[in-house]
Amino acid sequence: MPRCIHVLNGPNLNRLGKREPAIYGRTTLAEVEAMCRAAAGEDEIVFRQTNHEGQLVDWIHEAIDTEAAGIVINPAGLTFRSIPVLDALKMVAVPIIELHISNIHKRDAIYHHSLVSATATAVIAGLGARGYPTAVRAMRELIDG
Ligand code: DHK
Repeated sequence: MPRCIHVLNGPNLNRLGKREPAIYGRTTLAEVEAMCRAAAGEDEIVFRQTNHEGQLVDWIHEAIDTEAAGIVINPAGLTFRSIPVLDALKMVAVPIIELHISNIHKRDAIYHHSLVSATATAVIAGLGARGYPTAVRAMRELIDG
């Protein structure tokens, strides 16, 4: 039975490829999506990006309500200040992998404390765009138990 992994992305990630390439690289979000789908094998991927906090919350609820097998989430800037995103993730009963393209701990102090890490099964930061397929592969192993 194929499982469905939701890959959710927060603000400004739609600009990947041309957004601060020295930090985020030149891989586009569409390319990242393709990498995730390739890594998923027979499992299904829901891949989404929004610049709006409430939409991200709604998508987390949808993942819960549709019995997603796992959530890979890059909340982007919402990582550090969004109580609504944190509260939504607290309702998730399946594995969560928090993902950051950059190593947030090597960056400015404003990026050092993630609110959502308290809900994450695992955190990946600093692998660049390849962190996404890595997270999908790791999620598949987590789901396999
Ligand atoms: C992406 C963002 O948009 C930033 O706000 C975070 C994260 C880092 C990333 O590395 O993917 O600070």
